[in-house]
Amino acid sequence: MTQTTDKLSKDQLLSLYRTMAVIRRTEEQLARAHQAGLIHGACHTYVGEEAVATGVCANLRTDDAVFSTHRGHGHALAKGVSPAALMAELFGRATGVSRGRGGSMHLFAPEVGMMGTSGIVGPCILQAAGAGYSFKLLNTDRVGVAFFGDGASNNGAFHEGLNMASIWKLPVLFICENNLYATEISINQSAGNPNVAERAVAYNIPGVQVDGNDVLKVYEAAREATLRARSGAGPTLIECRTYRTRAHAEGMRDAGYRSAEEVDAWKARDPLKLLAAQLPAADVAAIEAEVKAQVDAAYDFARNSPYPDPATATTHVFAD
Ligand SMILES: Cc1ncc(C[n+]2csc(CCOP(=O)(O)OP(=O)(O)O)c2C)c(N)n1
Ligand SMILES: [Mg+2]
Repeated sequence: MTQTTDKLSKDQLLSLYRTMAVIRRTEEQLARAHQAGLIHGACHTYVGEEAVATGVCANLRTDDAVFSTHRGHGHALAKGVSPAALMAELFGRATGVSRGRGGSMHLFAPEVGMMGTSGIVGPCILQAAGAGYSFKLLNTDRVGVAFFGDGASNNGAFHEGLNMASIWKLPVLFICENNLYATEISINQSAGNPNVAERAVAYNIPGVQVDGNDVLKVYEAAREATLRARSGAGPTLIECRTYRTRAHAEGMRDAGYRSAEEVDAWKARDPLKLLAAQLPAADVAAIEAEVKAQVDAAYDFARNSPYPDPATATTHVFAD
């Protein structure tokens, strides 16, 4: 066991594995459901990147606020949304987390601090800075968290959000999920410096690059950043090097821009397998069985849930 592992109890390690398994098995079920025509609209899965949301959210409280992306199912699940409410939402059912009106890229669950997935690349960085600003004004120790991709790090929102958070020492975690591609464009083609963490120097804040497939490394970096934010010392940029092992979105091609060898090399470093290697096999098998039952039940629940009543189309549009 590594030094980092020693700091966590066996129960904590199993809990990290369980969260990653919930994300993986839910995403696999969603991919099958997409192929079966149950999901309307785009569906970007988080397969291969589970360690990032899991390692970060394990440090968060319910009253901390997460702002997410188009690839946000993992963030929602790690922050406390149930697989049943997530699946029902993607199937457009009234029992979904956004009552069937949002779908994959409008998942909102403020009751667990999940402040939304979004189809617009970049603004979550500014929203997290804004949440951090309000948490500071309110004199709380809550933190705002932005998950965003390498593609988003080349958007103007990145500069504005990090600069603002730096000058006002806002309690924010900027989590860059550098999966090396923005759709089909390599970070080496789109960034003058592909090491996103190094950009922190420009804002005079800490920037760290971690192995985003090692949940313990992510957990440790996020722990330090969260303690720093809660203590009033300001934001941190964490670049998690990871990889999506499915296509950019379900139904899209996954060839012509990356090699099969590259995909296989990352699959060999699967985040679930890396953690499982440090755990008793029987415990891992028990968690997998438990998660399979949970995801199967979620799928049945979602499929059997009603669509929203058309008569309620204008409900939830305005605040009461
Ligand atoms: C402002 C904006 N520009 C462009 C797009 C089109 N778009 C959707 S996903 C995507 C790639 C995003 O890449 P990255 O941020 O690395 O996230 P990943 O898909 O790799 O998780 C782009 C350009 C968009 N949705 N919003
Ligand atoms: Mg990317």
